[in-house]
Amino acid sequence: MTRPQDPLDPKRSGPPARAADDDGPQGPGGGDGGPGTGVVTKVRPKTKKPAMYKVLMLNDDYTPMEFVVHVLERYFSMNNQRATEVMLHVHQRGVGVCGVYTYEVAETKVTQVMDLARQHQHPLQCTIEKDGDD
Ligand code: TYC
Repeated sequence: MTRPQDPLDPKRSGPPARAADDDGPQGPGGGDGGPGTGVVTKVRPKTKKPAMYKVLMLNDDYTPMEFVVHVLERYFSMNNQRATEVMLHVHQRGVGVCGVYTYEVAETKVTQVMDLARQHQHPLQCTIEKDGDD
């Protein structure tokens, strides 16, 4: 029978569980302290940051500048000044970042932008790119 926290169990992943303030084996207060003493094991919750995704806007020759500014204000919560800056960046450089979100939020924004563009018969394109550490 294998105990749940057996440090020699090859199926365990990661270092042996140890509380942040644990002195380790045989530190002060370690070992069998006799009657009235015991082992306190702190649980370290698994909190992993979610992967993040950039929503990119692509330039084209036909979508009106005012429409792009409107999209940036409406779906990416930019004020008019910021939206105009980002639109001009995309217009001049070909691509720009509208925002960085979790996958589902990024996907939803792309769908909303493309739906509105299609309704207005503009060829505006938006894509998702995984955010790196650069
Ligand atoms: N290049 C477009 C024009 O001159 C404007 C534009 C900007 C289009 C950004 C798309 O993502 C875009 N009307």
